[in-house]
Amino acid sequence: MIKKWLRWGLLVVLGMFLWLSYVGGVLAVPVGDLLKQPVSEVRVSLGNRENELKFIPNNFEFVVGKRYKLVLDNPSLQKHYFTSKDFADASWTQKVEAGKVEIKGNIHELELKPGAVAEWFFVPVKPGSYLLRCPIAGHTEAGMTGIIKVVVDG
Ligand SMILES: [Cu+2]
Repeated sequence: MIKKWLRWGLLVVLGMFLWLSYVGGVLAVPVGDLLKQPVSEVRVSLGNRENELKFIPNNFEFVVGKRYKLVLDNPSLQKHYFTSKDFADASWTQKVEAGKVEIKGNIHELELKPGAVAEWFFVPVKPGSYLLRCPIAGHTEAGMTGIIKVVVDG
């Protein structure tokens, strides 16, 4: 039993090491240096007090290799998602902070209940143009969408 856990533990550590070296390789920057980078804060609201179905703003541009803190808040009276799976896959997530909880590791989407705030710390890895949307029934159709661009600096 203990042996099994040990083996899994080793696999997880090895996996994390490989992932970090992969990210470091793509960025040509050691991850340790990434964490020392100053963090740029960007804000986004999921809906508003008038309960309009939109992201504010709905257009983002991030630079590969820079570290960001995306502060998400939901000032509306209904829950919303911040879903951009391809963007999440094209980024290295350091952590998500919400209330007194800090979650490490990769994520695919965030759900914010009315009044919620969350902070997503990430480093974009792959340039591209990614679709953002709220997949709750009717919300994407009503225009709760956006574009996240990831560009290479210079
Ligand atoms: Cu929504």
